Amino acid sequence: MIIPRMDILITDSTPASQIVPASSLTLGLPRPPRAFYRHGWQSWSLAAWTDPVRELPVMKPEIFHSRQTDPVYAKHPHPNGSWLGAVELEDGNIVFLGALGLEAHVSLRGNRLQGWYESGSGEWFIASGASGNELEIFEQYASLLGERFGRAIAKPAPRVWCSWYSFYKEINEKKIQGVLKSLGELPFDVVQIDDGWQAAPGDWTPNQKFPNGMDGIAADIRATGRKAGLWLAPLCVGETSSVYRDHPDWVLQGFDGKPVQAGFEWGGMTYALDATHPEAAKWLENVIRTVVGWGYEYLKLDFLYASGLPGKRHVDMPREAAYRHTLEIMRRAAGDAYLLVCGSPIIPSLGLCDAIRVGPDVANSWDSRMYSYLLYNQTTPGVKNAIRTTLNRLWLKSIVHVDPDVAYFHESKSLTDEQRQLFQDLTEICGFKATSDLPSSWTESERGRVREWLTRQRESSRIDRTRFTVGGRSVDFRPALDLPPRPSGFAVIERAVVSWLGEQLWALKLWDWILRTTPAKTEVDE
Ligand code: 9PG
Repeated sequence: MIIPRMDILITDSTPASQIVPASSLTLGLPRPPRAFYRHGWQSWSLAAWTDPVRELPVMKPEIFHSRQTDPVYAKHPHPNGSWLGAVELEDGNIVFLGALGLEAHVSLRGNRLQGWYESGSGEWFIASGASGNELEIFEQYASLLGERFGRAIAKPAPRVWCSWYSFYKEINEKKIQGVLKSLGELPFDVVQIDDGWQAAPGDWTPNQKFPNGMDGIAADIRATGRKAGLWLAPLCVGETSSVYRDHPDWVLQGFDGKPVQAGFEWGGMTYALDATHPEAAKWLENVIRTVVGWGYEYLKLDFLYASGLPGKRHVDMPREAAYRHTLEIMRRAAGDAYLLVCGSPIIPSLGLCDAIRVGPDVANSWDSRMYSYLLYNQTTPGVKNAIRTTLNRLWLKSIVHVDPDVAYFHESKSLTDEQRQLFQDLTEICGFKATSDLPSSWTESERGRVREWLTRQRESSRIDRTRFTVGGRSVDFRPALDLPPRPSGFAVIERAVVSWLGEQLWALKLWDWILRTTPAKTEVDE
């Protein structure tokens, strides 16, 4: 059946909400919009209320588009977002358009809100209402997504200690054992080992820094009464990995016949696993079964966007359907393990994971002029970027655990007490508490605060788009929500220079080398 394109004029007599099937549709707005809600494709991509008239500058460097946003729309000339979009009209009323299927995109052109499916057709949820109904409309959308894709919020989210911001890739068995010692009795449910344990991206076996194997360190974690957690990026295949050398046909091919690049990471180029290839699917299943067999009951599956990139697949299917198929394979292989997906397309992950990272990485800093303003890249690490996008994705909370990334507790010069507190409040609102501070760096009073944070369950409620009450205290996230202005004046030249540098593979390799050879900033007690 061919479902036509559709034009709907939103008027005061349009029903408050309706569901219509269409391959593409246009909503005529009754009044000009004054804000557009854009929703980024994957965990790290920007979700924010934006200026409807001026499209945001193109995010730089472009070499990172496939890793940080949906590369298909990274240069789209109009305000746009993945699956859903909304506008706030001049009178404060809200008009919402959200797809209930995969491969859908929404864009705003003047007074028209347009939605389309990249292939085929599907349902759309259309809603309008007064500004006071905004949160309810997003909730309704979430509920419909939950019906179609599945919900996963039966149990509370675990409380996690994650190794990333203490050690970055410089982890080893001794450091993790040191952490277990200094965590003592703090009530963390999971100790999760992050990036740095693997032989190579694609070769998911331990490197020499874990001489007792990943099963050995998992047993050490479990001996403390906690679950062991492990990070892996199973859909990224590095050019130096044996899996790429032996099976170059298992990676996604571009329409130009070359392998699709999934991003420069871990010192080299990575390619996207094509799990529509039955042999690659078997390999993937085996990777997940193996790590679960080592004793890991919590998996952080990262860089998952790779299998949703455009390209020619072994079995021809739309790209988000292919991603979902790939996640299904991992879900099945993981059994009862808790799955946190990261760097993952949002809607196609629903129902197949326990938690989704819903914003970019934090950093022990608020914001970066170079990344946020000059490169206009809001997917880069920073507490402000993480709060902004997470807050604009909170509506997902009724159907999946939402991970805002980790809270900081130890004092530092780069975050104010208020900024640290704001993020701690966000973790309570999300109901997902994780930290990555080095436990031995906590003072007695910081340790006390961590214990209290882990133990308490404070009521939180949302007042409007930016304001909440958390445990009776009012919290306003407005300081994190604005977007920088467009670079102007001399900054235009600065932008051109740093963007150019960022596009050069040699510069990226040099930067990677500098990071790898700079001694880690933290030392753990042994
Ligand atoms: C390990 C890290 C941590 C972290 C993840 C992810 O290029 N990027 O846009 C980009 C964004 C995030 C990122 C890496 C690269 O970090 O979010 O928690 O696990 O990987 O490498």
